Amino acid sequence: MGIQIAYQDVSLPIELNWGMEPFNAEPPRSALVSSYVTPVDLFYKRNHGPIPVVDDIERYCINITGLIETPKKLYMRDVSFFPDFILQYVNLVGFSTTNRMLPKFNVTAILQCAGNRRTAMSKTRKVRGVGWDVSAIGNAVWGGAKLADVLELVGIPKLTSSTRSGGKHVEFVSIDKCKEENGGPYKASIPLSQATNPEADVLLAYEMNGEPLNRDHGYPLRVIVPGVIGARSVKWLDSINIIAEECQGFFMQKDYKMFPPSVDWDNIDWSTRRPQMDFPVQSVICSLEDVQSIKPGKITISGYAASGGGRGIERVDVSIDGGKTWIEASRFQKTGIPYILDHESSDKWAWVLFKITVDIPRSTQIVAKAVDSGANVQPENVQDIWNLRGILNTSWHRVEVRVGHSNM
Ligand SMILES: Nc1nc2c(c(=O)[nH]1)N[C@H]1C(S)=C(S)[C@@H](COP(=O)(O)O)O[C@H]1N2
Ligand SMILES: [Mo]
Repeated sequence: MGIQIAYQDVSLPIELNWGMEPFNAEPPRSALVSSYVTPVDLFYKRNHGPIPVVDDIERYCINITGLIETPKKLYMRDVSFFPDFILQYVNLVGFSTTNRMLPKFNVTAILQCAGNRRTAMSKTRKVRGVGWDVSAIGNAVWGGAKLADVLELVGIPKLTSSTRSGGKHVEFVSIDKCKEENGGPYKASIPLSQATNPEADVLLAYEMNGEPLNRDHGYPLRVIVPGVIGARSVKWLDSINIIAEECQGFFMQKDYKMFPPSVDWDNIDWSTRRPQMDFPVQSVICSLEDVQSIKPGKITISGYAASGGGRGIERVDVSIDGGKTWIEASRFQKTGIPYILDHESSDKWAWVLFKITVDIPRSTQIVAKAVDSGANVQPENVQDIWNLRGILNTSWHRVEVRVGHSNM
C-alpha cells in the first residue's frame, strides 16, 4: 500500500506537547473554547505508535470480513462522495466506480481521550498514562459515510444485533503498529447493534471540519464513534471484522477499563471489568489557569461541558466559594441559536460551552460541575474515582484565583 512511517504530520501551534514518539499533544486550555468547532490545528493528537503515511490513495482499501456471507473490499471511491469531474477522470483512466453509493453525513461530535485530566488524578496517587491537562478533547464536524450504510453493502441490514453466522461485534483494525500490541495494529470494537443503528451516527470519516482528514487524525479514513471514549474511534482504518466476541486487543482488554480505588498494579485482574465505552458527564473551566492571578472585580468564566451516550447538558453550575454555593451558567453551542437540550437544533454528540460573569473581590476557589440529561452529576472529589490507569477524571473542576490589589 506504499505506507511509510513518520512521527508527525504538521508543525503545530499546540503548546503542550507530551511527547514526539508517539506524538501526543494538546492545546492550551484558553485556546480550546475560543470556538465551538475546534480548528484542526488545536485538536488534541493521541497516538500509540508512529503515524502511517498512505500515499497511494487509488489503491488504498479496507477489507470487510468475518462472520458475514459476502466479504468485500471497499475503496475510497466507494465510500466517499466524489465530485463529478473527478469521477469522469477516474472512469476515463479505466477504473469502474459506483458513484454516490453511500451518502455523506456531517456529524458534529467531540472526541475525548479517556485520560483527559489525568494529571490532576495523579496528584492523589500515582497513575500510569500520558499526563494530560484538560484539553485532551475537541469538537469537530466529521464528514463521512455511515457505518450502518457500509455494513448494508456486505448484507447486514440496519438494526441488526447478530448476523446469521453469529457476528455480534464490529472490530476496527488500523494500519499503524504499536508496542502494546507487540508490533501489531491498534484495534477496538463496538457492538453490531450500535454499528448498524443509523441513529448512533457511527461514521467512516474522511473529512474533519470540511477538509480531508490530515495524517495526524487518521487520513484517509477513520472511525468516529460518537458519545464513546476516543480510544474506540480507530484511525487509519485497514479492515473491519465482524466477530462473535468483543475485540481481544490490548486497548479493549488491558487498558481503558475503569477499576475501583482498591485495585492497584499488584492485585489487578483485567478480566473482571468491561472495556469502557460511554463517557460520563464532564465539565472544565478553560478561561482560568490553576492558579490564576486577577484584579478584584468582574470576570467571565467559560469552559466546556459534555456527556457520553448522546446525553445533553441539563445544567452547568459554577461556584465562586469553593463549592458552598452555586450559580447556573448560560449554555450555548452555535452562535445565535439557543441551546435547548434534546432539541433538533442542538448537536447531541457535541460539547456545550458555558459562560458566566461574576464578581471576585478576594482570593477564592472557583468550581464547575455539570448535570446531564440523565441527571448524572460529576463526583465531588477525585480521590473517590481514583483508578490506576487514571481514566475518566470527571471530578468537579477547581481553579484557584489569587486576587491582588496592587502592582498587577
Ligand atoms: N489507529 C489508531 N487509532 C487511534 C489511536 C491510535 O493510537 N491508533 N488512539 C486512540 C485514542 S486513545 C484517542 S483518544 C483518539 C485520538 O484521536 P485524535 O488523535 O484524532 O485526537 O484516537 C484513537 N484512535
Ligand atoms: Mo485516548
